[in-house]
Amino acid sequence: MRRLLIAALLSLPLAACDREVGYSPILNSEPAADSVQTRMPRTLRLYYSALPDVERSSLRLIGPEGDIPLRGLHNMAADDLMIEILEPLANGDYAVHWTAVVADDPDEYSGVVNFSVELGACAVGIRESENSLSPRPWPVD
Ligand SMILES: [Cu+2]
Repeated sequence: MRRLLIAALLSLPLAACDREVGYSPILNSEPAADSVQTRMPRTLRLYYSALPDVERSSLRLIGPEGDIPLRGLHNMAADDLMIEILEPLANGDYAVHWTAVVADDPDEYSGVVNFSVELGACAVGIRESENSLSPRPWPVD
């Protein structure tokens, strides 16, 4: 009898949380989880199983030097969250920390998507010339 009671008590928390254990509404992301980006990412986009509530959701991008400024969290064209990255990303490891409330689900979910940036010398060169404010010298033949 006592043994049964203990077993019942032990199983209670598990039973109560059964549906929630390991569940997350996130389906996919751009950049993809654990990907290596060889082109500069300009936006973050996370896909969910239902429409995220922008007002109750948030994204942070943390890189080697800390927080990267982001702007304009919105739903794009799917059950997604999208935001603009305001700074060029240096090579290194990045983590997207997300919090989302989706559709009628009362729970707040959160997670982390990791990716890394590895731009070659060529891509870095293009980026610098794009950002350069000085006029390009006129070609002289
Ligand atoms: Cu968008």
